[in-house]
Amino acid sequence: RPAEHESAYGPPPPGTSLCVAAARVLDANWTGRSTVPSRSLYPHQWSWDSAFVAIGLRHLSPLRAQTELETLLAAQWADGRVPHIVFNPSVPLDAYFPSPDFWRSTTAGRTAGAPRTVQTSGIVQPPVHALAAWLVHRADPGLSRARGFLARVYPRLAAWHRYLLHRRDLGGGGLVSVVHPWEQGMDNSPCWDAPLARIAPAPARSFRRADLAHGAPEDRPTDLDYGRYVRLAADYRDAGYRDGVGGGRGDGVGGGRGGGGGEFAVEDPAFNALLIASEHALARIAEELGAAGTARQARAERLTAALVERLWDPAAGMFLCRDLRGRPGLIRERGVSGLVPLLLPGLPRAIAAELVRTLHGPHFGLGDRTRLVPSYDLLGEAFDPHRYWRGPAWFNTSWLLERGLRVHGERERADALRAAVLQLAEATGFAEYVDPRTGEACGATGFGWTAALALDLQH
Ligand code: 9YW
Repeated sequence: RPAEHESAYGPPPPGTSLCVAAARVLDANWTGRSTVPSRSLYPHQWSWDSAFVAIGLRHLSPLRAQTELETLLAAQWADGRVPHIVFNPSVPLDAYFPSPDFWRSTTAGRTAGAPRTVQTSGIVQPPVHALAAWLVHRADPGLSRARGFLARVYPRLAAWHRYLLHRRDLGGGGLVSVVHPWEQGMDNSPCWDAPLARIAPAPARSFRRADLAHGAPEDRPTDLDYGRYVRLAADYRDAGYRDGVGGGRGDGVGGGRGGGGGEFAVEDPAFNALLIASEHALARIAEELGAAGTARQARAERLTAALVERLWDPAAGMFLCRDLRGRPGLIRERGVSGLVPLLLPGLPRAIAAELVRTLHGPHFGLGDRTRLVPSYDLLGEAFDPHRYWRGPAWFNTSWLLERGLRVHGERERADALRAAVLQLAEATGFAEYVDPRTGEACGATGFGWTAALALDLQH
Protein backbone atom coordinates (compact mmCIF):
# COMPACT_ATOMS: atom_id res chain seq x y z
CA ARG A 1 0.00 0.00 0.00
CA PRO A 2 1.23 3.54 -0.65
CA ALA A 3 2.46 5.43 2.40
CA GLU A 4 -0.41 7.93 2.30
CA HIS A 5 -2.77 5.00 2.70
CA GLU A 6 -1.27 4.05 6.04
CA SER A 7 -1.89 7.35 7.72
CA ALA A 8 -3.07 10.43 5.93
CA TYR A 9 -1.71 13.06 8.27
CA GLY A 10 0.70 11.32 10.59
CA PRO A 11 -0.29 9.88 13.94
CA PRO A 12 -1.33 12.36 16.63
CA PRO A 13 1.17 12.73 19.49
CA PRO A 14 0.68 10.10 22.22
CA GLY A 15 -1.87 11.06 24.85
CA THR A 16 -3.96 13.11 22.42
CA SER A 17 -7.62 12.82 23.36
CA LEU A 18 -10.13 11.36 20.95
CA CYS A 19 -11.79 14.75 20.53
CA VAL A 20 -8.54 16.48 19.62
CA ALA A 21 -7.57 13.69 17.21
CA ALA A 22 -11.01 13.72 15.55
CA ALA A 23 -10.89 17.50 15.25
CA ARG A 24 -7.50 17.20 13.53
CA VAL A 25 -9.00 14.92 10.89
CA LEU A 26 -11.98 17.20 10.33
CA ASP A 27 -9.70 20.24 10.08
CA ALA A 28 -7.40 18.47 7.63
CA ASN A 29 -10.37 17.43 5.45
CA TRP A 30 -12.04 20.88 5.54
CA THR A 31 -11.80 22.75 2.24
CA GLY A 32 -13.23 26.09 3.39
CA ARG A 33 -16.88 25.38 2.50
CA SER A 34 -17.19 21.62 3.06
CA THR A 35 -15.36 18.48 4.17
CA VAL A 36 -13.91 15.75 1.95
CA PRO A 37 -14.45 12.14 3.08
CA SER A 38 -10.77 11.38 2.51
CA ARG A 39 -7.99 13.53 1.06
CA SER A 40 -6.58 10.56 -0.83
CA LEU A 41 -9.56 8.49 -2.01
CA TYR A 42 -12.46 10.96 -2.15
CA PRO A 43 -11.27 14.54 -2.73
CA HIS A 44 -14.73 16.11 -3.40
CA GLN A 45 -17.94 16.64 -1.39
CA TRP A 46 -20.14 13.56 -0.94
CA SER A 47 -23.78 13.94 -0.02
CA TRP A 48 -24.40 11.56 2.87
CA ASP A 49 -20.83 11.95 4.11
CA SER A 50 -21.52 15.67 4.52
CA ALA A 51 -24.66 14.97 6.54
CA PHE A 52 -22.74 12.67 8.91
CA VAL A 53 -19.82 15.09 9.06
CA ALA A 54 -22.16 17.96 9.97
CA ILE A 55 -23.56 15.87 12.83
CA GLY A 56 -20.09 15.64 14.37
CA LEU A 57 -18.84 19.05 13.32
CA ARG A 58 -21.69 20.73 15.23
CA HIS A 59 -19.78 19.99 18.47
CA LEU A 60 -16.64 21.70 17.15
CA SER A 61 -18.09 24.53 15.09
CA PRO A 62 -21.84 24.92 14.57
CA LEU A 63 -21.04 27.50 11.90
CA ARG A 64 -18.93 25.04 9.90
CA ALA A 65 -21.61 22.37 10.33
CA GLN A 66 -24.26 24.72 8.94
CA THR A 67 -21.96 25.74 6.09
CA GLU A 68 -21.28 22.08 5.23
CA LEU A 69 -25.00 21.46 4.62
CA GLU A 70 -25.55 24.81 2.90
CA THR A 71 -22.72 24.09 0.45
CA LEU A 72 -24.21 20.74 -0.48
CA LEU A 73 -27.73 22.14 -0.85
CA ALA A 74 -26.44 24.98 -3.03
CA ALA A 75 -25.68 22.31 -5.66
CA GLN A 76 -29.26 20.99 -5.61
CA TRP A 77 -30.90 20.48 -9.03
CA ALA A 78 -34.09 22.31 -9.99
CA ASP A 79 -36.01 19.02 -9.90
CA GLY A 80 -35.08 18.73 -6.21
CA ARG A 81 -32.40 16.05 -6.36
CA VAL A 82 -29.34 16.51 -4.18
CA PRO A 83 -26.40 15.10 -6.15
CA HIS A 84 -24.21 12.44 -4.57
CA ILE A 85 -21.00 14.31 -5.41
CA VAL A 86 -20.30 18.02 -5.69
CA PHE A 87 -16.99 18.38 -7.50
CA ASN A 88 -14.21 20.64 -6.34
CA PRO A 89 -13.00 22.44 -9.49
CA SER A 90 -9.46 22.79 -8.18
CA VAL A 91 -8.93 19.02 -7.91
CA PRO A 92 -7.35 17.45 -11.04
CA LEU A 93 -9.78 15.42 -13.18
CA ASP A 94 -7.82 12.19 -12.79
CA ALA A 95 -7.93 12.27 -8.96
CA TYR A 96 -11.30 10.52 -8.82
CA PHE A 97 -13.31 8.43 -11.24
CA PRO A 98 -16.02 9.05 -12.43
CA SER A 99 -15.00 12.68 -12.82
CA PRO A 100 -17.15 15.64 -13.96
CA ASP A 101 -16.43 14.89 -17.63
CA PHE A 102 -18.15 11.53 -17.15
CA TRP A 103 -21.30 12.90 -15.45
CA ARG A 104 -21.52 16.04 -17.66
CA SER A 105 -24.14 17.48 -15.33
CA THR A 106 -24.18 20.94 -16.89
CA THR A 107 -25.11 19.53 -20.30
CA ALA A 108 -26.69 16.07 -19.82
CA GLY A 109 -28.48 17.27 -16.67
CA ARG A 110 -29.87 20.45 -18.17
CA THR A 111 -33.50 19.30 -18.53
CA ALA A 112 -33.48 17.94 -14.99
CA GLY A 113 -32.23 21.32 -13.80
CA ALA A 114 -28.60 20.72 -12.89
CA PRO A 115 -26.87 23.89 -11.65
CA ARG A 116 -24.81 25.80 -14.21
CA THR A 117 -22.04 27.04 -11.99
CA VAL A 118 -20.98 23.86 -10.24
CA GLN A 119 -20.30 20.35 -11.56
CA THR A 120 -21.99 17.42 -9.86
CA SER A 121 -22.86 13.79 -10.37
CA GLY A 122 -26.43 13.01 -11.42
CA ILE A 123 -27.37 10.27 -8.96
CA VAL A 124 -28.27 10.69 -5.28
CA GLN A 125 -27.35 9.28 -1.87
CA PRO A 126 -29.42 8.49 1.25
CA PRO A 127 -31.37 11.50 2.58
CA VAL A 128 -29.76 11.98 5.99
CA HIS A 129 -29.75 15.74 5.50
CA ALA A 130 -32.89 16.93 7.28
CA LEU A 131 -31.95 14.83 10.29
CA ALA A 132 -28.48 16.42 10.20
CA ALA A 133 -29.91 19.94 9.79
CA TRP A 134 -32.14 19.47 12.84
CA LEU A 135 -29.28 18.13 14.97
CA VAL A 136 -27.01 20.95 13.80
CA HIS A 137 -29.67 23.54 14.68
CA ARG A 138 -30.08 22.11 18.16
CA ALA A 139 -26.34 22.37 18.85
CA ASP A 140 -26.58 26.18 18.75
CA PRO A 141 -30.15 27.44 18.23
CA GLY A 142 -29.05 31.05 18.79
CA LEU A 143 -26.55 31.04 15.95
CA SER A 144 -28.94 29.05 13.77
CA ARG A 145 -31.74 31.61 14.27
CA ALA A 146 -29.40 34.56 13.83
CA ARG A 147 -28.24 33.18 10.50
CA GLY A 148 -31.71 32.05 9.42
CA PHE A 149 -30.21 28.59 8.93
CA LEU A 150 -33.40 26.51 9.10
CA ALA A 151 -35.44 29.05 7.15
CA ARG A 152 -32.92 28.83 4.32
CA VAL A 153 -32.45 25.06 4.23
CA TYR A 154 -36.09 24.07 4.85
CA PRO A 155 -37.42 24.76 1.32
CA ARG A 156 -34.47 22.88 -0.19
CA LEU A 157 -34.90 19.90 2.10
CA ALA A 158 -38.63 19.84 1.37
CA ALA A 159 -37.94 19.88 -2.39
CA TRP A 160 -35.41 17.07 -1.92
CA HIS A 161 -37.96 14.85 -0.18
CA ARG A 162 -40.56 15.81 -2.79
CA TYR A 163 -38.22 14.69 -5.56
CA LEU A 164 -37.71 11.31 -3.92
CA LEU A 165 -41.38 10.71 -3.14
CA HIS A 166 -42.70 11.92 -6.51
CA ARG A 167 -40.04 10.82 -8.97
CA ARG A 168 -38.57 7.78 -7.31
CA ASP A 169 -41.59 5.76 -6.25
CA LEU A 170 -40.86 3.37 -9.10
CA GLY A 171 -42.64 0.43 -7.46
CA GLY A 172 -45.83 2.38 -6.85
CA GLY A 173 -46.00 1.22 -3.21
CA GLY A 174 -44.99 4.50 -1.60
CA LEU A 175 -41.30 3.68 -1.08
CA VAL A 176 -38.35 5.27 -2.85
CA SER A 177 -36.17 3.24 -5.25
CA VAL A 178 -32.48 3.60 -5.94
CA VAL A 179 -31.40 3.30 -9.57
CA HIS A 180 -27.69 2.66 -8.92
CA PRO A 181 -25.81 0.85 -6.12
CA TRP A 182 -23.86 4.07 -5.44
CA GLU A 183 -27.14 5.77 -4.56
CA GLN A 184 -27.69 3.55 -1.57
CA GLY A 185 -24.13 4.17 -0.42
CA MET A 186 -23.11 0.53 0.06
CA ASP A 187 -21.57 0.09 -3.38
CA ASN A 188 -20.70 -3.59 -3.68
CA SER A 189 -23.09 -5.10 -1.11
CA PRO A 190 -24.03 -8.71 -2.00
CA CYS A 191 -27.63 -7.43 -2.00
CA TRP A 192 -26.84 -5.96 -5.42
CA ASP A 193 -25.32 -9.10 -6.91
CA ALA A 194 -28.56 -10.44 -8.41
CA PRO A 195 -29.89 -7.15 -9.81
CA LEU A 196 -26.39 -6.24 -11.09
CA ALA A 197 -25.86 -9.62 -12.77
CA ARG A 198 -28.41 -8.55 -15.40
CA ILE A 199 -26.38 -5.48 -16.38
CA ALA A 200 -23.93 -5.77 -19.28
CA PRO A 201 -20.69 -4.22 -17.96
CA ALA A 202 -18.99 -1.37 -19.78
CA PRO A 203 -15.71 -2.66 -21.25
CA ALA A 204 -12.83 -2.35 -18.76
CA ARG A 205 -10.74 -0.35 -21.25
CA SER A 206 -13.47 2.30 -21.62
CA PHE A 207 -12.70 3.83 -18.19
CA ARG A 208 -9.82 4.22 -15.74
CA ARG A 209 -10.36 3.60 -12.04
CA ALA A 210 -8.63 6.11 -9.79
CA ASP A 211 -9.41 4.34 -6.52
CA LEU A 212 -6.79 1.62 -7.03
CA ALA A 213 -4.00 4.19 -6.82
CA HIS A 214 -4.98 4.83 -3.19
CA GLY A 215 -6.75 1.74 -1.87
CA ALA A 216 -5.66 -1.89 -1.60
CA PRO A 217 -7.32 -3.75 -4.54
CA GLU A 218 -8.47 -6.62 -2.27
CA ASP A 219 -10.39 -4.10 -0.13
CA ARG A 220 -12.13 -2.46 -3.10
CA PRO A 221 -14.92 -3.49 -5.51
CA THR A 222 -13.80 -5.61 -8.48
CA ASP A 223 -13.32 -4.40 -12.08
CA LEU A 224 -16.47 -6.30 -13.08
CA ASP A 225 -18.47 -4.38 -10.44
CA TYR A 226 -17.04 -1.14 -11.78
CA GLY A 227 -17.95 -2.04 -15.37
CA ARG A 228 -21.55 -2.43 -14.29
CA TYR A 229 -21.55 0.77 -12.20
CA VAL A 230 -20.25 2.64 -15.23
CA ARG A 231 -22.83 1.14 -17.59
CA LEU A 232 -25.74 2.02 -15.30
CA ALA A 233 -24.54 5.57 -14.66
CA ALA A 234 -23.83 6.19 -18.37
CA ASP A 235 -27.29 4.94 -19.37
CA TYR A 236 -28.97 7.22 -16.81
CA ARG A 237 -26.85 10.15 -18.01
CA ASP A 238 -27.62 9.43 -21.66
CA ALA A 239 -31.34 9.49 -20.81
CA GLY A 240 -30.84 13.04 -19.48
CA TYR A 241 -31.08 11.85 -15.85
CA ARG A 242 -34.83 11.62 -16.35
CA ASP A 243 -36.65 9.41 -13.89
CA GLY A 244 -39.24 6.86 -14.91
CA VAL A 245 -42.73 7.82 -15.85
CA GLY A 246 -45.29 7.10 -13.16
CA GLY A 247 -44.16 7.83 -9.64
CA GLY A 248 -46.20 8.08 -6.49
CA ARG A 249 -48.64 10.71 -5.38
CA GLY A 250 -45.80 12.16 -3.40
CA ASP A 251 -47.48 11.69 -0.05
CA GLY A 252 -45.76 8.45 0.80
CA VAL A 253 -48.72 6.19 0.13
CA GLY A 254 -47.98 5.06 -3.37
CA GLY A 255 -50.19 5.37 -6.36
CA GLY A 256 -47.35 5.27 -8.86
CA ARG A 257 -47.75 3.43 -12.11
CA GLY A 258 -44.56 1.52 -11.57
CA GLY A 259 -42.75 3.13 -14.48
CA GLY A 260 -39.07 3.85 -14.75
CA GLY A 261 -37.00 2.83 -17.72
CA GLY A 262 -33.73 1.83 -16.04
CA GLU A 263 -32.61 -1.76 -15.66
CA PHE A 264 -31.77 -1.32 -11.98
CA ALA A 265 -34.45 -0.30 -9.49
CA VAL A 266 -34.37 -1.48 -5.89
CA GLU A 267 -36.28 -0.47 -2.76
CA ASP A 268 -33.71 -0.39 0.02
CA PRO A 269 -34.56 -0.45 3.74
CA ALA A 270 -31.81 1.92 4.92
CA PHE A 271 -32.44 4.51 2.23
CA ASN A 272 -36.15 4.57 3.06
CA ALA A 273 -35.60 4.48 6.82
CA LEU A 274 -33.30 7.48 6.57
CA LEU A 275 -35.93 9.30 4.52
CA ILE A 276 -38.48 8.58 7.25
CA ALA A 277 -36.13 9.74 10.02
CA SER A 278 -35.50 12.89 7.99
CA GLU A 279 -39.21 13.42 7.42
CA HIS A 280 -39.71 13.35 11.22
CA ALA A 281 -36.87 15.89 11.50
CA LEU A 282 -38.46 18.05 8.81
CA ALA A 283 -41.66 18.11 10.86
CA ARG A 284 -39.68 19.44 13.84
CA ILE A 285 -37.99 22.01 11.60
CA ALA A 286 -41.38 23.16 10.25
CA GLU A 287 -42.64 23.59 13.81
CA GLU A 288 -39.54 25.53 14.82
CA LEU A 289 -40.29 27.84 11.89
CA GLY A 290 -43.84 28.36 13.10
CA ALA A 291 -45.58 26.03 10.62
CA ALA A 292 -47.48 22.82 11.31
CA GLY A 293 -45.53 19.58 11.30
CA THR A 294 -48.50 17.26 11.53
CA ALA A 295 -48.80 16.41 7.83
CA ARG A 296 -45.13 15.43 7.76
CA GLN A 297 -45.47 13.35 10.91
CA ALA A 298 -48.42 11.56 9.38
CA ARG A 299 -46.49 10.95 6.16
CA ALA A 300 -43.55 9.54 8.13
CA GLU A 301 -45.97 7.13 9.81
CA ARG A 302 -47.46 6.06 6.49
CA LEU A 303 -43.98 5.53 5.07
CA THR A 304 -43.09 3.40 8.09
CA ALA A 305 -46.15 1.26 7.43
CA ALA A 306 -45.16 0.90 3.75
CA LEU A 307 -41.62 -0.05 4.79
CA VAL A 308 -42.95 -2.83 7.00
CA GLU A 309 -45.45 -3.97 4.42
CA ARG A 310 -43.03 -4.11 1.50
CA LEU A 311 -39.62 -4.94 3.01
CA TRP A 312 -40.06 -6.72 6.36
CA ASP A 313 -39.23 -10.42 6.21
CA PRO A 314 -40.38 -12.30 9.32
CA ALA A 315 -38.34 -15.41 8.45
CA ALA A 316 -35.09 -13.43 8.25
CA GLY A 317 -35.99 -11.31 11.28
CA MET A 318 -34.96 -8.21 9.38
CA PHE A 319 -35.78 -5.98 6.42
CA LEU A 320 -34.63 -7.01 2.94
CA CYS A 321 -34.21 -5.16 -0.36
CA ARG A 322 -36.93 -5.45 -2.97
CA ASP A 323 -35.89 -5.87 -6.60
CA LEU A 324 -38.35 -4.23 -9.00
CA ARG A 325 -36.81 -5.64 -12.18
CA GLY A 326 -35.97 -9.12 -13.48
CA ARG A 327 -37.94 -11.48 -11.28
CA PRO A 328 -39.38 -8.91 -8.88
CA GLY A 329 -39.38 -9.73 -5.18
CA LEU A 330 -37.33 -9.61 -2.00
CA ILE A 331 -33.60 -10.18 -2.39
CA ARG A 332 -32.62 -12.93 0.02
CA GLU A 333 -29.34 -11.47 1.25
CA ARG A 334 -28.83 -10.06 4.72
CA GLY A 335 -27.12 -6.67 4.49
CA VAL A 336 -26.72 -4.20 7.35
CA SER A 337 -29.13 -1.96 5.48
CA GLY A 338 -31.94 -4.26 6.66
CA LEU A 339 -31.17 -3.44 10.31
CA VAL A 340 -31.01 0.35 9.93
CA PRO A 341 -34.82 0.85 10.30
CA LEU A 342 -34.23 0.19 14.03
CA LEU A 343 -33.50 3.91 14.03
CA LEU A 344 -37.22 4.65 13.72
CA PRO A 345 -39.09 5.31 16.97
CA GLY A 346 -42.41 4.47 15.28
CA LEU A 347 -41.44 0.92 14.37
CA PRO A 348 -43.85 -1.74 15.76
CA ARG A 349 -42.44 -3.04 19.06
CA ALA A 350 -42.27 -6.66 17.96
CA ILE A 351 -40.27 -5.73 14.88
CA ALA A 352 -37.83 -3.60 16.85
CA ALA A 353 -37.33 -6.48 19.30
CA GLU A 354 -36.71 -8.88 16.43
CA LEU A 355 -34.14 -6.54 14.86
CA VAL A 356 -32.27 -6.32 18.17
CA ARG A 357 -32.21 -10.12 18.29
CA THR A 358 -30.94 -10.38 14.71
CA LEU A 359 -28.24 -7.78 15.34
CA HIS A 360 -26.89 -9.83 18.25
CA GLY A 361 -27.58 -13.25 16.68
CA PRO A 362 -25.38 -15.47 14.49
CA HIS A 363 -25.68 -13.43 11.27
CA PHE A 364 -24.28 -10.16 12.66
CA GLY A 365 -22.79 -11.43 15.93
CA LEU A 366 -22.65 -8.07 17.69
CA GLY A 367 -21.01 -8.24 21.11
CA ASP A 368 -20.07 -11.85 20.51
CA ARG A 369 -18.21 -12.44 17.25
CA THR A 370 -18.11 -8.80 16.14
CA ARG A 371 -17.40 -5.49 17.85
CA LEU A 372 -18.96 -3.19 15.25
CA VAL A 373 -21.87 -4.15 13.02
CA PRO A 374 -20.68 -6.01 9.90
CA SER A 375 -21.99 -4.70 6.58
CA TYR A 376 -23.11 -8.19 5.58
CA ASP A 377 -24.16 -11.57 6.98
CA LEU A 378 -21.25 -13.38 8.72
CA LEU A 379 -22.78 -16.66 7.52
CA GLY A 380 -23.50 -15.44 3.99
CA GLU A 381 -21.73 -17.14 1.12
CA ALA A 382 -20.41 -13.82 -0.16
CA PHE A 383 -19.02 -12.71 3.24
CA ASP A 384 -15.55 -11.19 2.95
CA PRO A 385 -14.23 -9.38 6.06
CA HIS A 386 -12.08 -6.99 4.02
CA ARG A 387 -13.89 -6.17 0.83
CA TYR A 388 -15.72 -2.90 1.24
CA TRP A 389 -19.47 -3.48 1.80
CA ARG A 390 -19.27 -7.29 1.67
CA GLY A 391 -18.49 -7.75 5.35
CA PRO A 392 -16.37 -4.97 6.87
CA ALA A 393 -17.90 -2.77 9.56
CA TRP A 394 -18.44 0.91 8.79
CA PHE A 395 -18.77 3.56 11.46
CA ASN A 396 -21.85 5.30 10.05
CA THR A 397 -24.00 2.17 10.20
CA SER A 398 -22.85 1.45 13.75
CA TRP A 399 -23.70 5.04 14.67
CA LEU A 400 -27.21 4.59 13.23
CA LEU A 401 -27.69 1.33 15.09
CA GLU A 402 -26.38 2.79 18.35
CA ARG A 403 -29.12 5.40 18.00
CA GLY A 404 -31.65 2.71 17.17
CA LEU A 405 -30.76 0.66 20.25
CA ARG A 406 -31.07 3.75 22.44
CA VAL A 407 -34.38 4.81 20.88
CA HIS A 408 -35.82 1.39 21.70
CA GLY A 409 -34.62 1.40 25.31
CA GLU A 410 -31.66 -0.99 24.86
CA ARG A 411 -29.34 1.15 26.94
CA GLU A 412 -26.68 -1.40 27.83
CA ARG A 413 -26.34 -2.63 24.29
CA ALA A 414 -26.20 0.94 22.99
CA ASP A 415 -23.50 1.77 25.54
CA ALA A 416 -21.44 -1.24 24.45
CA LEU A 417 -21.68 -0.31 20.77
CA ARG A 418 -20.83 3.29 21.56
CA ALA A 419 -17.73 2.21 23.49
CA ALA A 420 -16.64 0.00 20.58
CA VAL A 421 -17.08 2.81 18.05
CA LEU A 422 -15.00 5.19 20.17
CA GLN A 423 -12.28 2.67 20.86
CA LEU A 424 -11.93 1.46 17.27
CA ALA A 425 -12.21 4.91 15.69
CA GLU A 426 -9.30 6.08 17.80
CA ALA A 427 -7.21 2.91 17.57
CA THR A 428 -7.42 2.81 13.76
CA GLY A 429 -6.64 6.49 13.12
CA PHE A 430 -10.29 6.98 12.04
CA ALA A 431 -10.31 4.23 9.43
CA GLU A 432 -12.83 4.16 6.62
CA TYR A 433 -13.94 0.65 7.68
CA VAL A 434 -12.63 -2.26 9.76
CA ASP A 435 -12.59 -6.04 9.81
CA PRO A 436 -15.66 -6.60 12.00
CA ARG A 437 -14.10 -9.53 13.89
CA THR A 438 -10.63 -8.17 14.62
CA GLY A 439 -11.10 -4.40 14.31
CA GLU A 440 -8.18 -4.23 11.86
CA ALA A 441 -8.23 -1.01 9.80
CA CYS A 442 -9.16 -1.17 6.09
CA GLY A 443 -9.40 1.48 3.36
CA ALA A 444 -8.32 5.03 4.01
CA THR A 445 -7.46 6.51 7.41
CA GLY A 446 -8.36 10.06 8.49
CA PHE A 447 -11.87 9.37 7.18
CA GLY A 448 -14.38 12.19 7.64
CA TRP A 449 -17.51 10.51 8.97
CA THR A 450 -15.52 8.17 11.22
CA ALA A 451 -14.00 11.17 12.98
CA ALA A 452 -17.27 13.12 13.02
CA LEU A 453 -19.46 10.33 14.35
CA ALA A 454 -16.93 9.33 17.02
CA LEU A 455 -16.91 12.96 18.08
CA ASP A 456 -20.70 12.92 18.23
CA LEU A 457 -20.76 9.80 20.41
CA GLN A 458 -18.18 11.33 22.72
CA HIS A 459 -20.60 14.17 23.54
C1 9YW B 1 -16.71 5.19 -4.29
C2 9YW B 1 -17.44 8.61 0.11
C3 9YW B 1 -18.18 7.44 -0.47
C4 9YW B 1 -19.34 7.00 0.43
C5 9YW B 1 -19.95 5.69 -0.04
C6 9YW B 1 -18.84 4.67 -0.17
C7 9YW B 1 -17.77 5.18 -1.13
C8 9YW B 1 -17.58 6.02 -3.43
O1 9YW B 1 -17.24 6.39 -0.65
O2 9YW B 1 -18.30 5.31 -2.42
O3 9YW B 1 -16.05 5.74 -5.18
O4 9YW B 1 -16.65 3.98 -4.12
O5 9YW B 1 -19.32 3.42 -0.55
O6 9YW B 1 -20.95 5.27 0.86
O7 9YW B 1 -20.33 7.98 0.46
O8 9YW B 1 -17.02 8.35 1.39
